[in-house]
Amino acid sequence: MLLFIKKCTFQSNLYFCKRLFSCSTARKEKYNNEYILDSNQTLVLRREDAKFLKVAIVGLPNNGKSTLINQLTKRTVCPTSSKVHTTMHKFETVYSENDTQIVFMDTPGLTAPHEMKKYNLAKTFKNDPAESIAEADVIGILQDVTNIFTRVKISDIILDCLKSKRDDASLLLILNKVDKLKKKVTLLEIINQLTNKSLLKFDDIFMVSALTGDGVDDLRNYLLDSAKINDWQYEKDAFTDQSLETVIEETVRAKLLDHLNQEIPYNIKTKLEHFDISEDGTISAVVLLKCNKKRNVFCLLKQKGQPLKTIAMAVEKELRNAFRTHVIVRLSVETDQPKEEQAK
Ligand SMILES: Nc1nc2c(ncn2[C@@H]2O[C@H](COP(=O)(O)OP(=O)(O)O)[C@@H](O)[C@H]2O)c(=O)[nH]1
Ligand SMILES: [Mg+2]
Repeated sequence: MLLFIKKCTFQSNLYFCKRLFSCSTARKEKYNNEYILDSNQTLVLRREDAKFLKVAIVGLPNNGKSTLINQLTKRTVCPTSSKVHTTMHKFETVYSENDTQIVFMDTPGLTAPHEMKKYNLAKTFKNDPAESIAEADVIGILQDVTNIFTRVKISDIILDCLKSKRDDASLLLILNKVDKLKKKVTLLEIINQLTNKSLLKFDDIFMVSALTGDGVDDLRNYLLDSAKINDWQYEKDAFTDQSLETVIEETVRAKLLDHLNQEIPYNIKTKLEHFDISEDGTISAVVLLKCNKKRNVFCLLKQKGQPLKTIAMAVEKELRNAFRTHVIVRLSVETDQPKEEQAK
């Protein structure tokens, strides 16, 4: 069933298009003294002694890596959901403040080989975290303090990936989801176990809630202070290395994971069908959801399409925060199941 298909059109608001596209992809050419907007939207002089830092956030699936990076960069660019394997490949997101630029590398959760087979995961799941660690000036190991099975041990998969760490890179222990912990003394016990039992030497320890933002300002300030004199990697108003198309498609995928039952969303493919920017900067997008099973279509369209509407609203909210402009999203559903199977 094909409900809606339209050719991809890019409209005429050239200034806005140029800004958005430079935001998403442009790596820096060469530029020195010039004025930039700081975090309070004030113009400040870009000095020649620009500082730069590359940060990799690694951890087990669902520990909150993407949520934390979104808080650190103040934009919901990285897809997040309550289910595992939301982040499918490496995402770089950029935060620039005054003379300092920080690039965060969001990675797929470190996953054991048997799980890669179970979820039919791409090779990127294994390679991307190790590549990010090799590139990073700072590596943040994110532990979920609510997971009683994993919180007191650094996973062997992480230890294995850390073999690619540069000698001069610093290592941070970041304890996440502290908002869910009733007894704060548990935090001290977790820190004791992690620092005494593990062979790793952490340069610093942070306790945060990526969800509420608690402790995140301290971590961001620490990273800003750690930046070294170096050229910026991205243009001043860039915020990710991903195309707008990818950010939109991955956000839809993440919200499908959030709102639908267990295995269904993993079988739905998302494709940006139509994209348009109006004079006032409003982004309109139509995203096609390709379902390989008719019952998945039913799950989306039941109750007069209520699930689809709820997902579209959640996507719009997230993308408004990512692009900092008004966003209208329409979702259309298609099944590629053969007609004879559909009739069953
Ligand atoms: N309560 C609580 N939930 C969090 C926190 N950080 C992340 N989460 C939730 O954990 C789930 C997984 O987050 P996500 O960032 O996608 O994890 P990732 O797989 O490590 O990237 C989502 O439902 C988040 O809302 C936190 O600090 N506190
Ligand atoms: Mg993620």
